[in-house]
Amino acid sequence: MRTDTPKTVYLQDYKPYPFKVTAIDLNFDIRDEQTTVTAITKFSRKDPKASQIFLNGEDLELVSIALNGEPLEKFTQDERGITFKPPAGDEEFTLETVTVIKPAENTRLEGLYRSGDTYCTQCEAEGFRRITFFPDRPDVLTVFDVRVEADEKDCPVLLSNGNKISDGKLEGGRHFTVWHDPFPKPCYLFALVAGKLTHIHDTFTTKSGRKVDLYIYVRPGDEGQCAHAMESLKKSMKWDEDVYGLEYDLDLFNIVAVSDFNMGAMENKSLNIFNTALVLAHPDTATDLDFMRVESVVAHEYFHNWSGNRVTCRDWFQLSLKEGLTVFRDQEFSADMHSPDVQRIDDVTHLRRFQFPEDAGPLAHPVRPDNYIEINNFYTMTIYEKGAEVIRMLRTIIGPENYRKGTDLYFSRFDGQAVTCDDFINCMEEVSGQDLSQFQLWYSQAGTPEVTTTGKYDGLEKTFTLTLSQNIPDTPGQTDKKPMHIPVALGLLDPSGQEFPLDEERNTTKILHLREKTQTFVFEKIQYPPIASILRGFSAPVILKDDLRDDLKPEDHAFLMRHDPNGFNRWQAGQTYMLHILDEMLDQGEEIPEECFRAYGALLDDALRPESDKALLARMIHIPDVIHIGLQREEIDPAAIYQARDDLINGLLSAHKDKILAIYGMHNDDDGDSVTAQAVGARALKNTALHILTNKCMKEDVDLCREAYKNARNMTDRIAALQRLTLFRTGSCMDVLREFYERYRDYPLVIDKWFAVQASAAREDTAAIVRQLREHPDFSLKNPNRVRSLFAAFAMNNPVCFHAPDGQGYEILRDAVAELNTINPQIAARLLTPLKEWRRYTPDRQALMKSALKKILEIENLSPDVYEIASKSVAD
Ligand code: 0A1
Ligand code: ZN
Repeated sequence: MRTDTPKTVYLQDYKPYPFKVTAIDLNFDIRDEQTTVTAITKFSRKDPKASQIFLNGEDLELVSIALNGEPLEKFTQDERGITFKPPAGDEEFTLETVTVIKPAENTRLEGLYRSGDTYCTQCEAEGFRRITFFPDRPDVLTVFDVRVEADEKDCPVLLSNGNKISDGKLEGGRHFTVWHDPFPKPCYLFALVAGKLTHIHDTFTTKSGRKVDLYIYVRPGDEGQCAHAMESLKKSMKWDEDVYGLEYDLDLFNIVAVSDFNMGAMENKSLNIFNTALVLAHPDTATDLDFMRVESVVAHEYFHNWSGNRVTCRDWFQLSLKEGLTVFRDQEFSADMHSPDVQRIDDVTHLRRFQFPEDAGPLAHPVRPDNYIEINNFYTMTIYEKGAEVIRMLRTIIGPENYRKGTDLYFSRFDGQAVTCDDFINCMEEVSGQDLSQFQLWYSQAGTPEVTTTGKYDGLEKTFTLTLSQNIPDTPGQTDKKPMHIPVALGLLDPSGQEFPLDEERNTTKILHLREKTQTFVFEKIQYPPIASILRGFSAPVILKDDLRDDLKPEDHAFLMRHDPNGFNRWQAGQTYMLHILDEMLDQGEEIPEECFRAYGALLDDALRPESDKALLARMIHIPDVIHIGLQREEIDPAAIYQARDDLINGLLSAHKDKILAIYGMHNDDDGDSVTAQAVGARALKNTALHILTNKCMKEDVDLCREAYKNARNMTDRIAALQRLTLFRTGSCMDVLREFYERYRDYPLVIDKWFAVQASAAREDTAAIVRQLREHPDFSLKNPNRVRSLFAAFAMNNPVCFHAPDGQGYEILRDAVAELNTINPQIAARLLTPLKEWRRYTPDRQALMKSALKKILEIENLSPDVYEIASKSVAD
């Protein structure tokens, strides 16, 4: 148990760094047992009164330290870093330190570490302090010169940021490269890679004619899985020029893929380092979803070159300045590359599933938090996903032209600077002339606003009056919140499905600006009682309180699901409708209403039309999953939800088996390995049909899935069939699991899927299987992907088993966190995510979850990472 409380950092304590760091010259001497880092850092004074200088440095062995060439005698060192007295006066001074680090022993994967045979770095947020002594904060921007030396045989590839200036051979089989990055950068963007890697190469010519060399470095043997990432990179570079006018600024852009990585990828200047899971993609080993993710993460990291690197954050409280903006940019990129409606559906589903619970839970925090214990815990859904929604709303409010003027101004005014979220908003205010002060509450108030709507039609006056009210729930440390500026996109449909024009220009979607607690909007010349399509395209990250919508009845949702011209809202209406039915089944023991069979049948008819949008229809015929259903329940009982969902699927299946079979058959002979939008959409539809078709787990279902597995010509189909087979109890299904393992044992990313499929299966014995898999020779707590594939898959994707009433699931997670606490505290803290929401579950589960959290707080040497999440989760 911790006896001390780790220190909290507050936004209000921000003070500029009193010195400028004009340049750093780094030398890395990489050897098997240790790496010696020599840093020559040039400082100049900004604050004439500063009497001390502090440099971060953690877990470093200090070999020597010299100031202006003289050994430094007087300095103090503690576990956070060193403090010394700088020379008086304005003269530049130079500090030279020599430190020793041990990358092979670094299991935290922060700073310099080894992934397999490759040395690589991860410095965001505070990893550079594990490499050398330096002011490790984003507002200190420095020009980096880096020399890397290592054994040529072990590490033929030596990379760092910027341009390669020279290289050469040395005695004893050693060699070196020297790098210069002309753009001053914070140290969190520093990167180094040394290892035995192979690469693919391509080029991109920017709009002003600069030819950029593009390289993707991977483990030898993986080069055949890089083409998609390379194409994605070129598309991103072009898109950023076309849509934001932003061009790449160096002659070289490198991506390196490593197997051990805490997150998805990292935007280090010109040397992006990626988790292999987000680079490698081949139809034989990656699903369509993997392909999409690779494309969007490659884009995300590339877009950071401007939103994050050229213009960076003043402090870590401003993290969403770069992350929210960059997520919004990558979402829009993906929408442009594929289908905007489907992209929006997937983004909103993700937001609701992961960010909404965070915003309603014990760790709710604003998009710009004002305190933290461990910054790594604040790479959250709120910073990233809600942050992106905030940018989207801004664009909706000021309009796309002003938004583009605003980003132009932001990137030119703040180029080379470390700035704040306010600076960004001020640019938007300046170009649009709009007062955004109320809008800024989105940055400071946590919690998902709830919006209730009431509509009244006046048949005599031919007016429709819509009243909107907002309520922002209390969150830890925040009560009595002010009304926010919420853009609500609205359309009105007549009974034939035609839209009413809503303004002079006859636009059929109108943005309502909800700014008060309650506000009324009147629409004239509405000839018939309209059906309102509210929050089109999910124009704001809010919860529409549907149960209070006396203007909308379940039949209206069914109507909108067929007729709303807004694709997103068509999908939304279907989901709302099905969630409503599931609620009635759970609370009232209701039967499935006739209207539901009819509406679902109509959807299936749509899906059967050859020209239909398959990707959209796959999402529309999908019955909300257990987690999704749970999100809207007062009290979550996963087992009961599972049962109701099962009944609904079986009911719909019995009524429409022929149609579902026809949908399945229609796409069952598609191109094996094409990843065109058409093929991807068709596969999504086919596999959704397979899922529904085999829901009753009959003998014929097993045969169908075995057939599907056998005939699969790509990983998407193979894994879809395997997921179903894993649920069935027969020995022959287990043979398939074994066959899968043997076939892919040399592909770690596919073996991750093998672990995840088993951990996610809703079977009675899954907890026992997870325990067995923990002991599997291929399992390792040191590899974050593997940890996620077993424990996160179990705890996050398998609500029925994880929340089994005997508490086994919570015990498994608690034991994993205890073990990981010292190996990799960042990953340990993240694994706690599903326990944070304990207050949402049935009383028996609440008690067990809370007790698991309390036991975690008793772990010896508890890391600040885990302490912060566990202690805040149980706080009253
Ligand atoms: N900036 C990266 C995400 C990232 C953050 C922290 C990391 O290690 C602790 C690694 C990556 C991004 O947004 O892509
Ligand atoms: Zn990012």
